[in-house]
Amino acid sequence: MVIVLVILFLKIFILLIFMQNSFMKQFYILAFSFLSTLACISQQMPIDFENSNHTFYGFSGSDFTQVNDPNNTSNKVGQFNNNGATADQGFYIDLNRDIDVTNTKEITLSFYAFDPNQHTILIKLENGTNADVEVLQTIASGNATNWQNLTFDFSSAKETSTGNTINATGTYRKLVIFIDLGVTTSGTYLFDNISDGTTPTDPNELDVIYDQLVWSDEFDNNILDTGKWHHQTIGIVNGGWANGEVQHYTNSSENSFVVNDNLHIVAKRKTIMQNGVSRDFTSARLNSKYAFTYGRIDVKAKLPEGEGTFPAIWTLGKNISETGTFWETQGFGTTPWPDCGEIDIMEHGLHAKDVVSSALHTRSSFGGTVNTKTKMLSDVANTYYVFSMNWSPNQITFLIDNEVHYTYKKPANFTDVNSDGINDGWPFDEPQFLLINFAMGGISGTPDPNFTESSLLVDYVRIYQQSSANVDDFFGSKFSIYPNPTSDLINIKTEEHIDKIEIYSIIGKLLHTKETNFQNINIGNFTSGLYFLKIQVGQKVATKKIIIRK
Ligand SMILES: [Ca+2]
Ligand SMILES: [Ca+2]
Ligand SMILES: [Ca+2]
Repeated sequence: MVIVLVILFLKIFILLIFMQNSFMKQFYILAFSFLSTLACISQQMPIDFENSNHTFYGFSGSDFTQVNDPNNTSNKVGQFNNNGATADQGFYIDLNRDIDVTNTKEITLSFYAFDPNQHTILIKLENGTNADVEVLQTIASGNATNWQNLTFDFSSAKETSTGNTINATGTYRKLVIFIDLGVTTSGTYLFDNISDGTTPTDPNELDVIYDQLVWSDEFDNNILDTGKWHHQTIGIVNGGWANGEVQHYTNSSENSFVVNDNLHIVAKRKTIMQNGVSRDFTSARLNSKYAFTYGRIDVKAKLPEGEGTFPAIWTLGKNISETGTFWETQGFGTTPWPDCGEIDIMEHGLHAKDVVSSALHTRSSFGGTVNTKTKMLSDVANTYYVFSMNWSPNQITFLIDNEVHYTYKKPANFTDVNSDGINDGWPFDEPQFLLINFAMGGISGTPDPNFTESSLLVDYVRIYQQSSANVDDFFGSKFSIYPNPTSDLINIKTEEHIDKIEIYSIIGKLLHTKETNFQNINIGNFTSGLYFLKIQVGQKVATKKIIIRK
C-alpha cells in the first residue's frame, strides 16, 4: 500500500509540473505506467528478494526483513525471524499472479539456518480456487550456515481442513511459510529463490486492443435515451433488492435524468411502496439495451458520497434469468446467477471511503468472491475517473484512468461442477450487458442518518470492439518487423500498401501515428517497455508487439 501511495503521489506531482506540456505529460505517464508495471511484476513468483516488493508479512510475533546473503553480499535474501512467543508463527505474501498447482506441482526454494538444530518448514497455499493445501519438509540437524535447496511437491499435498493427502489442483493467491509450526521455538532463518517454475510475465499487458467504437452514450442531449437504457424497477428478492439493500429503484426523473452532459442517478431519502414493499430510499438502476461479447467498456464517472452509498458499474450475462432485466423482458432469461457471469467494473461502498473494487462472480467463486481487487483513489465524490474493463477471450483486465489495477485470467483448467457445459471459472464467452446503479445500505453499511440525497454522475459510456480483420493472423504474417527488441528504429518490410501505422502502449493508449514513409519508424523518444504496432491496410489491420530496450 505504501509503495502504491508513493507512486500515486509521484504521478500527481509530475502531472502538476508538466501539465502545460502535453508531450512531456504523455512521456511521464508512459514512464510511470512502466514503473507501476515493474512494481506489479515484482509480486509474482519467482521471489528472489532483489526487489523491495518481495516482502513477506509476519504474524503471531514473526517479522521479516531483507538482508544480504552472508555467503554473497551482492545477493539479497529474505530474513525470517520467529521470537518463539507462540506455536503458530508464520509469514505470508499476497501474489498478483496466482500459483497454478494444476500445471506446476513443485515449489522450490533455498533455506539457510543460523543454528544447527532440526527444523520443519511448511509451505501452505491459501486464497485459492480450491481448499487450502500444504506440504511439510523436515531439515535434519547439523545443516546450519549452509544453503539447502528444497522441493515441496504439491502432487502429494495435505488438504489443510481434512488432513487428507491429495494431488493439489487449482490456483492460489497467497503463499504462507511456517517454520517449526506447533512448537514455540525462536530463531532466525534465510530464504531465497522461492519458485513455482514460472517466469515473470507482465500482468498489466492487455492481450487485445479494442479500439473500434461500437456503442456509446455521451449524455449530451438533456434527455435520458430510453432507446439505449432500460429502468430495472422490479425487486429481485421478495420485491426488494440483493445484498440487504434498502432502496427501491424507480423510472422517475427524480432518480435518473440527463443534464449538463451527464447522466445523473440520484438516491434520495424518500419512503415509497413498490411491488408491495415499503422502502425509505429511492434510486435508479439502468440496463443497457446493448449486449456484446469481448471488447472494452470505458465509463467516466464521479461517485456519490455518504456512509451507506453503494454505486456500481458492472455487467451481467444477457442470458440471466432475473425478473425485470431488459434482456429477460426480451425472452433471453435462461440462466441463473452466477452461472450467467458477472463482471464488476467498479463498486464503491464495500471498503473504506475512496477505495473502489473490481470483481468477478462465476460458478467457481461468487458472493464473497476471491476474484476481486481494491484500489484507493483520491476524493471520488469530487473527481471524475474513467473506469474501464478490457475483456478478451483469455482475460479480463480492469483499468482506472488507463492504468491496470487487476487482471483476471481465464482459468487454465476447465471445471464444470454443475454440469451445464459452461466453464465454472469462465462463463465469459457469451454476451454481457452493462448496468449502472446506485444502491443504498445493506452490505455497504447503514446509511448516514443525515443523508438526504446524493448523485452518481456519468459523463460518458463508450464500448469498443475490434474489427474482425484484426484477428487475421495470416495477414499479420505479411509484415516483417525488425529488429525486435529494438532501441531506436523499427524497420518494416512488406509487399502490402500500408495506409497508416499507430503505436499503442500496453494499456491501449495511442502514442504515435504515422501516415507516410512506412519503411521505418524512429522510436528514439520512447521509454523501455512493450508496445503494440497497429498496421492498417485499407480495412485490414495487423497488430504486432514490439519491445523497446534502451
Ligand atoms: Ca536473491
Ligand atoms: Ca458450469
Ligand atoms: Ca458527457
